[in-house]
Amino acid sequence: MDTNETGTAVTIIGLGLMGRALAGAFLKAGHPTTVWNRTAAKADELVAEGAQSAASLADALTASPLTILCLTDYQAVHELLGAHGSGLDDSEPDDSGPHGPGTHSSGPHSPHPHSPGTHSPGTHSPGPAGTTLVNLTSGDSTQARETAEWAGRHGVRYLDGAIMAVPPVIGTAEAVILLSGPRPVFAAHEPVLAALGTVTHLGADPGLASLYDVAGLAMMWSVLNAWLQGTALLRTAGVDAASYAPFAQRIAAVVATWLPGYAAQIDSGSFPAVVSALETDARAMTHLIEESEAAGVNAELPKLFKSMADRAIAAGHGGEQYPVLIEEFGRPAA
Ligand code: FVH
Repeated sequence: MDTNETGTAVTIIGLGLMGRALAGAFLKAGHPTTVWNRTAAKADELVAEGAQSAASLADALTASPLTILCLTDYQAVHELLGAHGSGLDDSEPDDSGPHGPGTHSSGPHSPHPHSPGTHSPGTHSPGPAGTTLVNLTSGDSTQARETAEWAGRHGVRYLDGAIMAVPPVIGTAEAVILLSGPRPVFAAHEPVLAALGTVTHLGADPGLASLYDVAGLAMMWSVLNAWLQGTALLRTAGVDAASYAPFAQRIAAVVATWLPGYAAQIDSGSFPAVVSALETDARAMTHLIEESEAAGVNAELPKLFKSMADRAIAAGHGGEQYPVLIEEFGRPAA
């Protein structure tokens, strides 16, 4: 492991679109950067920019005090790190595998085919127990927690993460990087990770980064779908999307200001109708459904809103405020 006066050494494993952006940001910030990718040629440009190319996965895992993984999915992570010779071989100290007992995995000893131009994971490694793994691969909270347990069994410090940004903004404040896992591990590496963007530690539960990631996506798709519903309606009256967009933007911004107050209602479990009762919202939902149907526009989304509101009203919550719907969201669909 080395460091030099310009920065702490870091390793990136996985040089897809995102991994290359991460490595580029570390290089730009002056961190000695080691890279490894299954398809070796993807390292070439980074090497030309000053990165070191590790000869094997085992070399990559022992090159730096901090190793970032950014692969397609957790199956790829487990295939790679379970590979014999990575130093994370699950035959020692136990053999339950990164997925945990009874779950499907290609297995730590599955031979992984290496076609010409692909890197071998390598074979004789002392293991990566001296590095901290930060896994920025997208996945769910169960995968994150299982991978954290697996790392713990092998004496590897581990943070799980989620990237809420596209490759071109990596290295700027716009790039939101969410991390969860032991705070001392985060604190030890925060100054280096800050080269990637706005880095936030969410808590000790390694599943939190994945949960925040999908919660953020729920917000994004809900806002976009609501905007598309309105856009489709207005287009039937000759209003183009560009004309409606600024109005929709103002509505979204105003609604966003309601969230802290509504969150306080949810957390206290009390939903007094301060500005509007749910049954008033439900009547307006009927207008949206009727307008959509009359205009020949898809009404599935407003019907979904209405069916959830109707269930809450039937359960006696019609006189309470909108966030009382948390009770409908908090359980599986009937
Ligand atoms: N790109 C983006 O905008 C999004 C933004 C939000 C977060 N994601 C997540 O980042 C992960 C990587 O995404 P990516 O865009 O870099 O993906 P690719 O360009 O397809 O690169 C995939 C890399 O994974 C390697 N890989 C896949 N399977 C294996 C395996 N079994 N063993 C070893 N490496 C594997 C692949 O290697 P190669 O095909 O080049 O040999 C690439 O390095 C992802 O979780 C996004 O959801 C990005």
